[in-house]
Amino acid sequence: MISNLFVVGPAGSGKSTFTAAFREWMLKNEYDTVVVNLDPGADSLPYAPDIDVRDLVSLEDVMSEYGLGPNGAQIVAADLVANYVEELKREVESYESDYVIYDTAGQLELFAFRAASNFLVDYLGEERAMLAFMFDPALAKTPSGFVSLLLLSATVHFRFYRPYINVLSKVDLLDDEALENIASWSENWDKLYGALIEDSPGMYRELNVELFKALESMDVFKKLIPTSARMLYGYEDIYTAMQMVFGGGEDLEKR
Ligand SMILES: Nc1nc2c(ncn2[C@@H]2O[C@H](COP(=O)(O)OP(=O)(O)O)[C@@H](O)[C@H]2O)c(=O)[nH]1
Ligand SMILES: [Mg+2]
Repeated sequence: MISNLFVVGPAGSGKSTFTAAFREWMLKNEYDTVVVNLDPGADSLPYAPDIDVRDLVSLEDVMSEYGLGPNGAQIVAADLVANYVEELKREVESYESDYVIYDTAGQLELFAFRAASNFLVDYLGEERAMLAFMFDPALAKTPSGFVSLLLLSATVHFRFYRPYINVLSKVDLLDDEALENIASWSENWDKLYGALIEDSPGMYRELNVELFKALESMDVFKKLIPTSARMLYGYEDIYTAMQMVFGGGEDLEKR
């Protein structure tokens, strides 16, 4: 049975670098792992993908064929990927590997907000698919940025209804105090609530209180898993989280 991890998050949050580092950690620990680049618009990647959607859908071809600029072509290309799912799946299966990591399009919306992606996740991931949502520390280090990312991660969850983990990337860029703050917000919602209220301008305070209540009732709070590709740190925890999900620790049914 193949376990499939789809790496998602805003542009620049560290998806591709995470993919590269996690694969390195997996291979070092002798877990057979295949990496798939699902981003037809990727310029350069920090890893050599085993399977590369750019071999099937070329951004340049889409631009000339449809008379589009790079932005429009990215959207069309993201949708066109769905036409090649059977081929992609055959390629993935030919590796007979236990784990597959999918690096998704640079821009979150090209993956999270296109109908084609639901099809991709369902077809490629079948019943063993989960998402890893990247929190960029540049945003996660302020209470409002942290809450924005929580909302975005919850939105992605509502698009796919798959088990997911929230990952803090690039922790080597954070000083001890910032890292402690983020860790405490992710483990103790009262602390996040306090920090958010303290940080909000008066007129927004009440709004944020209501927002927070909604978040609580949506049950979106999850402990962040800190990682650093630069230090190859945190990937054992990612692996453990995957085991929790795929080993029956969490319900795999869509929910
Ligand atoms: N210091 C540091 N930089 C990182 C790390 N992960 C990613 N980056 C940098 O963040 C930028 C965006 O990373 P990338 O993986 O391309 O993001 P993507 O758009 O989400 O795929 C690049 O300049 C990376 O080198 C990390 O763990 N530590
Ligand atoms: Mg990328």
